[in-house]
Amino acid sequence: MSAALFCLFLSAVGGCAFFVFVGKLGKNHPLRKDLKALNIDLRDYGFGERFAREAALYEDLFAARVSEQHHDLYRVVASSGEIDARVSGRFAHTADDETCFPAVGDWVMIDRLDDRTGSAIIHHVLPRKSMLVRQSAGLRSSGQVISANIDTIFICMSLNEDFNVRRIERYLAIAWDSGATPVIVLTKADLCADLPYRLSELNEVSIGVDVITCSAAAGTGFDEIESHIEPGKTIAFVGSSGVGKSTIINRLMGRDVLDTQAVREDDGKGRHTTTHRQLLLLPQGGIVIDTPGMRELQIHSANLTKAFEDVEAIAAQCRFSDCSHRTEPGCAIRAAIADGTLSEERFASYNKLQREAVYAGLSSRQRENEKLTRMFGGKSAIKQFRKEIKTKKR
Ligand SMILES: Nc1nc2c(ncn2[C@@H]2O[C@H](COP(=O)(O)OP(=O)(O)O)[C@@H](O)[C@H]2O)c(=O)[nH]1
Ligand SMILES: [Mg+2]
Ligand SMILES: [Zn+2]
Repeated sequence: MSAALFCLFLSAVGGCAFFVFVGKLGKNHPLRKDLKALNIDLRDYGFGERFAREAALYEDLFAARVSEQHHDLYRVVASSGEIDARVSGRFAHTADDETCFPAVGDWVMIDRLDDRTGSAIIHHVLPRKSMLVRQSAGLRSSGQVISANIDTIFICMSLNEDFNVRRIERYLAIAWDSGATPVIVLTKADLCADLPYRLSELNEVSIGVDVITCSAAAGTGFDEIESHIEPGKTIAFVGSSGVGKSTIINRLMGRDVLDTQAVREDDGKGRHTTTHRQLLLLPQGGIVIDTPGMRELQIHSANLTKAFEDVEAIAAQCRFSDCSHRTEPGCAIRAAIADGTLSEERFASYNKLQREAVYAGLSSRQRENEKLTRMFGGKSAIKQFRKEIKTKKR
């Protein structure tokens, strides 16, 4: 057989095998177009069924997860590896506001799997299942997304002087609003003289939330943290600077990937940590997102209904539905405070957070949904829109 004929034979066999494989995956399977470079399993990075279904709607594009952001330059994990990416001009022009832009943790649709001839172009951000939004400058600011698609948020607070129930309350309201499930992690248990007292203080605010006590110094609590982590799920640690977030992440990673800091008197401003990867794959499965924004979270929007279920349940008993809980007769809140069922402090912080939440009554999730509807007019319209883009490209 001549060499040319042999090559033809080989390619026919190869073509056949390729065809069979594609056939098995189904026409719209998201991996179908990634067949050329299957060295990263995106499912390890959290590419679950829901995102796969969304991604399948864009036939000529590839799914990738944002692993780092430096202004308008992104690093994304694609099936071919980690590559540079930027949003398309069209994307930038049609974006409603800052929150539309990709953030670390986002699943995006890119035009290539190789950045040797230039950054990949991001055409779409897949609908988020959760997002943490930070207040950004400007009065009517939409806020800035500091991370997206987190399943579990570990709210860290140290058990030393830093311990503050009101701060936990605030973090919980933000976490619930983000769409992720919060877990409270009390750190530095070795520095706490009266753990039972601290835990009892926490009882009132931590309804329906798991509370883990841990100490990196004593090596306790890590099994419990790990029990909340599973392959394909994304986690993040929030909390003040110095509470021990990086220490926990290093421990989970099994090596020192993040710098840890000595506790200092200041609030952490001006302290510069060396840049590091913002999306980490845990050896036991699971993904950690650690962006600079995870340090202090200011209230941008909060889910008070979820974080203050007890308060709202009591308020529902007030005689007047618009009760201001000040002087009205039949006020259940005042009664609950009087008989000790509700603490004055918890009610005060409920009021305070309500005033602070920038968009009264609108949580960030609601806003995200409204934006989608506004932009596309619902799911069927989104499909139509994608079809149009495809025809335009041809
Ligand atoms: N005593 C004690 N110190 C801890 C513990 N965990 C962390 N630290 C220390 O607290 C400091 C801040 O920790 P780090 O992980 O950098 O906090 P981060 O700013 O939240 O990332 C470091 O000096 C750690 O060694 C703990 O469980 N017990
Ligand atoms: Mg740190
Ligand atoms: Zn009332």
